[in-house]
Amino acid sequence: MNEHHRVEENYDAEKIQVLEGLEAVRKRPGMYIATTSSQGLHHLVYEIVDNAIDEALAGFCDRITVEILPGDVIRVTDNGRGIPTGVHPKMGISTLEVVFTVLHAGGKFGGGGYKVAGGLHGVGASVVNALSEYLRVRVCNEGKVHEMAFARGAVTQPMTVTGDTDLTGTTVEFKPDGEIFDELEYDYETLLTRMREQAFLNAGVTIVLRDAREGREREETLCYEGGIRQFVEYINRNKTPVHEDIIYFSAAREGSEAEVAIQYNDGYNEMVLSFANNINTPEGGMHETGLKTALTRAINDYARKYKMLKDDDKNLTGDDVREGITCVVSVKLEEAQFEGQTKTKLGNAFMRTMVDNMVYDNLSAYLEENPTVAKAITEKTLAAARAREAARKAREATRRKSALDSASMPGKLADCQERDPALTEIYIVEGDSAGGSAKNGRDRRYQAILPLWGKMLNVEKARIDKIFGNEKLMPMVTAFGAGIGEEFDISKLRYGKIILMADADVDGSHIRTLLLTFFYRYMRPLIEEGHVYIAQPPLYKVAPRGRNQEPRYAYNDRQLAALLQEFPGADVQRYKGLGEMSPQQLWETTMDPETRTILRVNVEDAMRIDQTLTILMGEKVEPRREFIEQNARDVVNLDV
Ligand code: TSJ
Repeated sequence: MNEHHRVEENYDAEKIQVLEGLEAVRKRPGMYIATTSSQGLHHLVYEIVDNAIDEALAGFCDRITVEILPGDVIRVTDNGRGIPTGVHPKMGISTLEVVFTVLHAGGKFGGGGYKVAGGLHGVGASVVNALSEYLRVRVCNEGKVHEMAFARGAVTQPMTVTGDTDLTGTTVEFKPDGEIFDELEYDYETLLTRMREQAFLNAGVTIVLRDAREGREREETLCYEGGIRQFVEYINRNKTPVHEDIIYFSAAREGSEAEVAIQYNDGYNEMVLSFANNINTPEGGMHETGLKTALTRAINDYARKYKMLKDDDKNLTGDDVREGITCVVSVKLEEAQFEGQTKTKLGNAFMRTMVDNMVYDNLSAYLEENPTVAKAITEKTLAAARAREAARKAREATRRKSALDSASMPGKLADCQERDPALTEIYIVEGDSAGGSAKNGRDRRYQAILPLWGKMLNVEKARIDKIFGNEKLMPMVTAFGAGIGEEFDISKLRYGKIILMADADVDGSHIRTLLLTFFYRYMRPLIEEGHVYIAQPPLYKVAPRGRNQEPRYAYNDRQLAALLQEFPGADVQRYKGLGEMSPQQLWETTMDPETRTILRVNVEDAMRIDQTLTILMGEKVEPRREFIEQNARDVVNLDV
């Protein structure tokens, strides 16, 4: 057997594997992307953009353009070296083809650069290709334009040279497959949040986001020379800082980098965002632990040295020194290990030491050199310690009466029979009538129902601390069983899934905003560890004419249009609220795990919601005015 023949045989074998591989992605997309909901749809874009960002990190690309084209087609373009088009030494086909047809090819093929893992990131362009109705790629390198096309992962046009060029770069255009995804419409704001985050994390890289869909044209150019410093500035933009200067440190050693930016504001919220290889790590991990211990130690040492803490005072706690902090920590490392419930916790132990040393040494020096800032921060943390002590005393005094400690569950809770939180879920339902339908429609073995509020709370007008101090939220806290704030203990959580079920209208949206902000501020691990979901009740019931025709349900206007095409002249009922549905209908459309869609809330969602609430309820007039002007349509609704 000659050499040439052997390569060909290998190639055939590889090729068969490749086809099986991508077929597997289509058969079980859930194994490769977290969901086939709207979230999964957006993840496709992140995956492609991540590849372009890797090229920027390698130092060969400084501009990435992301476009939403008519028909919700995505186009991503970079000005890098272009994906290599030569024959791949192991596979015997072009590297370009390998990238799009071999599972897990991402990052490995070029050598050099680091491979990143965690979530979808790094699973490669082949997954996006497998889940796209079509995908076209154009590579400019070595003086030529190369083009290639695929449909649902299979090659429809082999790599062809289509022209000459002096430029280099890669363009990928794809249309997500309607057979796979429940939802095909891209949300500009969701992409904008992610692209902005990536622009902050990769200082100097320009990311252009453009919406080219008819009637929705808009464009943003994101480029932050200041990197994560500007990220912190951005998060604090509607808050009042305690010190002007953004504290920033960085360190590099043996293929690893770490950087941190810090600014305190006069609020009480702790906002520590951590990233590893540009991937958000809401479960924290070694880099975050290193940061937190160093911060606590440096501030305690400073406060002791300058007698702001007296000899018999207790040390400031981690919560004290993080009250009002906004902090971004970003690390880059080879072979990052992601652990935890949602694989978003960094496990590499050396990172704890690296970040701890960097923060402790630099922050100690910074505090010595900047006494005004040091005093402002230390005063703030001492005030937090005093407030914590006062709150603890008050709590102890009322301990017996506290609903938190009461073993009895709230009267309105319709609990489930199962006790294992891995199997249970609780629906938080707006209003008593919807609560009634949910109670009768549920599977009582593992689904609990807690109705909240007979009537709507005016979120906009009430003060936020009043709402959170509000007795109305206490039954929910009791039902969850895990406490609140500093005392929150997720290991005591009584339900694995917390599902918010409110109407698809403005009041429902208020309730979701309020509850998510409450969880985000006082029970954040609930969101970080992925326990919080939003139920998706249908907006319409479509009753086809004719006997034996089951009613169909539409969850958005696109689905309604499709159903009306299928069943012309059908009766359409628009649901004004959950209360209009019978228990059976509510079960079938919204609560049955076999058929329902529930959206998991991630930290980015919650952060955005928290910001919205801060703007709407905060004391700063200017951001509120701007927000209202920019969102005029929504805010008209807010006054309903
Ligand atoms: F996702 C993707 F693969 F489809 C994709 C990759 C999408 C987009 C928009 C850009 C890219 C991409 C890949 N941009 N730049 C690159 N670079 C390489 O693949 C590359 C080029 C040269 C070399 C080399 O060693 O010479 C190595 C690599 C990895």
